[in-house]
Formats: sequence, structure tokens, C-alpha cells
Amino acid sequence: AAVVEEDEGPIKMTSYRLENVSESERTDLMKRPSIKTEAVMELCRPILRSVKERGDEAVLELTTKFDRVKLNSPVVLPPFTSPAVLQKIKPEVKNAIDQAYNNIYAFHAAQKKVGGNVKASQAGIGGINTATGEEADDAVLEMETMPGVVCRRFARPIQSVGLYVPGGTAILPSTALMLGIPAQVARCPTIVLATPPRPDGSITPEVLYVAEKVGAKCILAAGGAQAVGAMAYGTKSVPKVDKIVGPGNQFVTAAKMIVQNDTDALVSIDMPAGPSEVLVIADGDADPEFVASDLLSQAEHGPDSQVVLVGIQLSDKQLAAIEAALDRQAHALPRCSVVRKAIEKSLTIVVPTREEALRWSNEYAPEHLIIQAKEPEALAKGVINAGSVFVGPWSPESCGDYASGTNHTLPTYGLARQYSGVSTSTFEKNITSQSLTAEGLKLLGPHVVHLAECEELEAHANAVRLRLKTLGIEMPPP
Ligand code: HSO
Ligand code: ZN
Repeated sequence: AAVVEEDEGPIKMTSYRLENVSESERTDLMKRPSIKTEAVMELCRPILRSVKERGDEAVLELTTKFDRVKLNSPVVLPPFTSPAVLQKIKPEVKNAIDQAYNNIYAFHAAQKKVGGNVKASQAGIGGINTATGEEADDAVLEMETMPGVVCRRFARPIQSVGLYVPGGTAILPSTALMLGIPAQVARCPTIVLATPPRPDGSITPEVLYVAEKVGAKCILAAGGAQAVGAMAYGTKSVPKVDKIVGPGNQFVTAAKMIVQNDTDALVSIDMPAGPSEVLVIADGDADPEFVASDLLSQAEHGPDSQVVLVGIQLSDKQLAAIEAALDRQAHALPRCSVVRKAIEKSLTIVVPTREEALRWSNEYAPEHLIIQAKEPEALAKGVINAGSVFVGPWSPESCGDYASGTNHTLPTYGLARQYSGVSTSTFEKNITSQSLTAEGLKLLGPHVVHLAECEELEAHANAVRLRLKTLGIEMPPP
């Protein structure tokens, strides 16, 4: 018998029609493959412990062990780009990075201007001026809740942040952009960018270029749990960070989950990350080639990538056209064997209505949702759970992955139900303030006294009572 090569044989998704799917099957089809977090966490614990205890020395040892390179120092300091480094970047790639940077910067800078019911403050805490509407200015939410009682809310940058840029099979300067730009826009003073070194010990020139553009303080040439540990606890050469952000393999994810619970680290994380996903909603109007290409662009990320096609009223013929396009395009891809594994675990579900398509998508809560159907904007209005939405036939996910301006670090594994993707606010925290005038305290104070007395917290009541007395208002003790 002939030996079947890995990239021979049809590449096909399993397909279902909604009318034949029972409720319990539906629940199963919604499920992501289970991730064994506990086991991986156990493997990470000794790594984190040794980095906590022995700092740089441990990081260097672990880099030798896992990345098979012996470095003299775990960090690279600026300037990151010499003419020799820049020369290694193709001009069209450098140009593309610049365009992506500009779009992502613009969209993330705009996120600092709070819209809606906001009054620009020209003299709030920190003397922030939003009146000019200049890009760098922070918006302040300010309102008078009662006469003489003014409340404000304003953002401040997290002072030290760690960005994890995965290495592995693909180089990911795009992830350096997606994490570095919002941190830069938020004006985080210390940005540490961690990424595993290449076999020769160097950092990818494109990542160096991005690190320079976003103003990173240092590059930590390490990956995995050891990189997370070095940033969470700090070492002699790696600044301790307050928050660690970015995608990574299961070791990175498990390590992030451990350090966020360690009171020695006092560090927060963006969100736990699972394998990448896309859900495409397509109807009979969709171009089968476009649909197939979008499914494959996500499938090539890894064998555990999740790919779902929700077809609205697709006939057998229309479905066959998409399947044929997928099979043909897949075989022509360099990462065909990766794609095959992802597609084998993926599914097509044909539903009778647009409402059912939305219901499926909202229940699944995909990281990426692509809508290639009639009146795509109207469908997009019905989206409740998704990381990022790609509306209409001319909006492939690839554009958001690289350069349109939106962020590509998004909630996976159904976490789009409660998490947002990385944005400028990921790198900020919000502080509130209040300023009361004497008149304001006269109006509000008595209510505070009554509430404090109700809670039997006499010192609280007193702090108000004695001020009211100064203002000529006597509030008798309880
Ligand atoms: N689709 C990935 C991001 C990425 N794509 C990076 C290409 N490079 C996030 O789910
Ligand atoms: Zn991608």
C-alpha cells in the first residue's frame, strides 16, 4: 500500500445541520478542547521558584536549557537598532511596520479620549488639560453629583509593565506592536519586552525595531515561565513589573496565573490565553474562496487552533464550493500539516436563519468573528460575545492581526464573554477623586452621618459632625 504523506488526502471540516443537532450535541460542539492547566502549573512552579531565589543566574541557566543558547546577560539594553540591525530588515517590511505602527498608535491614542457624558477638566488633579483635544491628553470624567460635590475619574499609567512576545515557530513583531503601542500611548515609564532569543542568541531585528519605536527600557532575552518569573519578581538586571501582558504557550499562561496569585510578586496579568480561534458567519452571497482563506489564516497558527464556519442557509452545493476551496488552498500552504490538524478538529454548522447564526456565535464567544453575509453591519449589531469583529467581505482577519489599528491580543477560549482584548486601558488604572465645598458638605454631610451611625462607625460620623459644627450645623450624637 502507498504511504500517505502528511499533506496528502483531503482536508475537510466536519459539517452539521442545525436541525439534526440535539441540545446535548450542541453543548458538546460549543466546547473547546480541555486544557490541562494544573499539570503545566506544577511544571512551572520550580522554574518560578528558582528565578525568584536566584534571579539572573537562574534565568540564564533556564535559557541554556530550554532555548539552547548561552547568554552573558539576560537583557539587551537600548539603543536596540544599529545601522547593521536595520539593514537586516527588508525595506518593504520596515515600511509596513511603520504603517502598522501609525494605524495602531492612532486607534489606541483615540481610546484615551473618553466619549459620551464627559466634561473636559482643565484643572483637575494633575492639571490635565483636555480642552485642546490634543492626542496626548487624558480625558477626565468629572461631574457634580450634588451642588458642591464634584467627583472625578482619571487614568494614570501603570508604572512598570512586562510584554511577552512569543518566539517559537513564527517570529512575531506584530505582537510587539500590539503590546508595545498601547503601553507607549498610556505612557508607562518602564516597558520590559520579553522574547526568547534565537539559536544564535540574538533577537529578531524586526522585534528590535519595534522595541525601539515603542521606547522599551530593556529586552529580556528569555521565554517561557522563566521570563514571566523574571518580570514578576525582578532580578538584578530585569526591572520588576506591575503587570504582565501578552499571549504565550501554555507554560507562559500557567506561569502568569501562578505569579498573579503570589503576594511576593504583586503583579497582575491581562487574561489567561488559550489557542487562537476564528468563527466565520457566511451566507450564500459569500465568496467561497474568501471564506476558505479566512478559515485557513487562523488554522495555520497551530494544530490546536479552533476554526468554526457558521453557514446561513447554505445549500449542499454552496457548502461543497467552500470545502473545495479550503482543500485546494490548504494543500498549497507551507504550513499544510499544521492546518490539517487544526481543520480536522474544526466544524461547520449550517443554520436556517441569521438569528440562529448570531445565537451560535454569541454562545461560542469567538476570539475573532468574521461576517461575510448580506448586510454585515446589521448582523454585527447583534454581536454580544466576541474579541474582535471583521465586518464584510473586504475585512479579512489578517488586517486586524497586523495593521488596521485594532489590537490582536484578544480573549480566547470563550473568555470573550467577560474579557476585552488588550487596549490602552490595559496599561492604565483609574483613580477617582472628590472635592466638596463647605456648601457641598452641608448638603451631603447629614446623610453621611446617618449612614455611619447605621453602621455603628462613630469615628466616621465624627469626621463629618465636627466639620458641620464648624459650619454652624449641630448634629447631635446618636
Ligand atoms: N491571529 C493572532 C495574531 C497574529 N496573527 C499574529 C499573525 N501574527 C491572534 O489570534
Ligand atoms: Zn493571525
